[in-house]
This record gives sequence, C-alpha cells and structure tokens, in this order.
Amino acid sequence: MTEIFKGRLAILGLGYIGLPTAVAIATRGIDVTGVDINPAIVAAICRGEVPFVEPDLAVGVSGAVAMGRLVATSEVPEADAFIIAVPTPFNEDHTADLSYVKAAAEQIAPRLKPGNIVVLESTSPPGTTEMVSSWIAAVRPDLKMPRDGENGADIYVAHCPERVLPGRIMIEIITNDRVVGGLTPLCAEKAASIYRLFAQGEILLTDAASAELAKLVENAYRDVNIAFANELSLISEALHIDVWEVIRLANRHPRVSILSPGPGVGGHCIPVDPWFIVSAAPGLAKLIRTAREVNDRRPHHVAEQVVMKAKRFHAPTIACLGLTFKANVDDVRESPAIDVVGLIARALPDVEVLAVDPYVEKMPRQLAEYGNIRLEQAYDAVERADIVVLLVEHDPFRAIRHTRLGGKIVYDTRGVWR
Ligand code: SAJ
Repeated sequence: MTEIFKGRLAILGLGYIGLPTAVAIATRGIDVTGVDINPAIVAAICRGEVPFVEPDLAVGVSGAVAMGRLVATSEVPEADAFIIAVPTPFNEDHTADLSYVKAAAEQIAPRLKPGNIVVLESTSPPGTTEMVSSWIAAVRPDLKMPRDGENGADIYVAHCPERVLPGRIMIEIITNDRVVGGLTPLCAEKAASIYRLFAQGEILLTDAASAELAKLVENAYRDVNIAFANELSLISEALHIDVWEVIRLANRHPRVSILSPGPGVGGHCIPVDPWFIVSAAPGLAKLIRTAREVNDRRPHHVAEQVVMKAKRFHAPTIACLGLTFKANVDDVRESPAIDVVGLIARALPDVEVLAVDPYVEKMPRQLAEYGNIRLEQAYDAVERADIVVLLVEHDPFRAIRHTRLGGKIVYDTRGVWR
C-alpha cells in the first residue's frame, strides 16, 4: 500500500521544523494551515515573511502564501491531518516538559473526526505518542483511539521525528530518510502517506516507541562523539599536543570518524535529547550522562583558559568571535559561545569584552546584564584586541587573514586558523 495523502492539513508550531514542513507540504498542492500561539509569528507568515534566518525558507514561505496554499492563524482549524511540531524543552531535573505537546493535543481533540491522522514530530521521550493518544481520548471519549494489537480505530496516531540540520533544513527535509512509528501498523502507514508527498528519502515504518528512542539515540550518539573529542582536547592540551592534528590523523583510519572539539554543545536538540534517555533509564545511561556533563563543562574550561591568558596583561581587550550556537545560523538560544562570553565578562569585570557576530544585531538577552560587553564589528574588534577568541566558525571568520592576528594571543576553539 503506498497511499499518498490528500486533504487539508494543519501544523501546530511554526518554528524551525513546523514552518519548513508546512512549506514542503503546501508546495505539493496541499492546503496547509499553520497554527502558532505567538501572534507576531502568525502576522509575519501572513505577510509571507519568515521570522528567523534559514537558507531558502523565505522564498518557500512567500511562494506558498502567495499561492494561497499556506495560511497562518492562532486557532486550530478542522483538517484531515494534524502535525504537532511544538517545543519539548526540559525541566530543571532534566525530565521532558511536555506541556506544549499536551496543550497541542488538547487543542486538536475538539476538531477531530473519524479518519483523521495526528502526527507528533516534536522530539519526545519514549511513550509520548501513546500519551498524545490518551490526552485526546480524555477530551473525546466518543472516539475510538488506536490500541496495539487491535484493528480499527477512528484516529491514526504516529510519531515522525524530524532530523533536519539547521542551516540545511530545506534540503534535508526533502532528502533525509524518515522514520514513521505508529501506535499500530495502520497508524504508521497513514502517517507515511503525508511524508510521501515530499520526502525523497526512504520512509521507514516502525512502532511509535522505537521511533521516539531512535531519534533520541541519533542526537545522543553525536553528543557522545563530541564529548570524546572534547576530552581529547583536554588531554592534548595537558600533553602539549595539537588535538586537531591528532584527530585529523586518527580520522584517516577507515573506521574512525571523530567529531570536532569546541566551546561546548548548543542548540535545542543535542544538549536536550540525551537527558530524555537518561531520565527514561537513569541507572543505565551512564556514558550518555557523562558525555552531557563533559560537554556542559566546556564553556567553563574555555572561559578559564581565556581568563588565565588575560592575567598576563594590565588592561587587556578581549575580542570574542561568534555568539550563535553554531556556524552560519542566527540562533543564539542554548549557545555555549554566549556562556563563554558571559563567564569571561563576569570573571574580569574591569576588562572590555568585544562580542562579534555577523548574524547577531542586538545584544543577546543573556548578556544584557554585563556592563563590560560591547557588540562590535569583526574588523574593529580584531584590530583593537589583545586576545582574540574564536568561538563560532562562521565563514567570514574563517576568512580573516593570519596577518591581522599577528602579535595577539589567539585562542581558536574551533581549530579553523591552524
Ligand atoms: N558541535 C561540536 N563539534 C562538532 C559538531 C558540532 O562542538 O563536531 C557543536 C555545534 O557547534 C553546536 C552543537 O554541537 O553547538 C550542535 O550542532 P550540530 O550541528 O551537531 O546539530 P544541531 O543541533 O544543529 O542539529 C542536530 C542534528 N542531529 C544530528 O546530526 C544527529 C540534526 O540532524 C537534528 O535534526 C537536530 O539536532 C534536531 O532537531 O534534533
């Protein structure tokens, strides 16, 4: 059976995943309603604009809105399929905060009719898709929700985790393989009919819990690999060996592929998702927990190194290049670079810290409390600085000429100026 979805579709959450997915589906001739609780986001999309930077997304949104295929609103409409793409942050104790997912399920519930499909795309701990089904059941006891081992249900519920890389979302949303896990095999098949509209990668059908854990495992795998690289960086530093050279050589082995050390792991996925595994199996997920701790400690280590270097000067100027959570994006949430800049500014209150980022126009909220941080253009900051700290490998920073760094202390946490 290779059914392809026809009908109307609603997507709840118009962020980095919901909006690109809405565009991918709308441009395949499906009427899509995007729903968001933030009126500014709804208004921007209605004007055909994108509220954040992501290559090729702006042209997709303006095209889909102009064609009348994509509309945005704050009310959940009636539809044939609903995709939930809201955030799943974590609580203080590292358990998942499912309040947005629950609210979305409860908003969808009153609109549901027999035959409708509900897909959870938000990254979630094992068991969440099952919970979505029970939250809906609590509002709509009249509907027969899917139950494993039973045929026949009014509503099809599945999990299809997103796997796109910020900065390459519009490409990867089409080309990546997709995992679709249903509460029953028929649920998976129904949900897959939506992704067949636009996905060129393979669609892999499974059960909901396996899909949930597979997604978390992908990001935990990357986190552990980066933690390994960060630990190698500490070891190499102590042994006065260049970690980048060591990794470059080791990676020439046909079965070794070590990621890169850096000032820490940011974004909303990799530093979050491993904790969902840890909280699902606290006594067992030891390596995964340690990797998290190693990576969370990185910004402190980098800041301590900079402070030590600064002590050699009377009143040094420190330029920190990069504020976003990774290269060539404008996203500063969960950014280790911001943590490093804040830690330096706090440890050296009398020192001027120049923060530089071509993607950041105003002082990020997290740094606003410090009186000794200034946003500066790259050229001026590098010119004035005694110490230059590279925190994010944005393309314009890679292009800075070595001659401009002459006579300065350079701390390149990304290994791009070697
Ligand atoms: N980082 C390093 N060293 C590296 C690679 C990355 O320190 O060698 C840092 C980055 O600077 C950044 C953080 O890790 O701070 C995360 O960046 P990333 O590019 O690895 O990942 P994200 O968060 O942009 O996207 C990840 C992706 N997951 C995987 O590659 C397994 C993406 O495919 C997922 O869709 C996304 O998480 C998500 O939404 O879960």
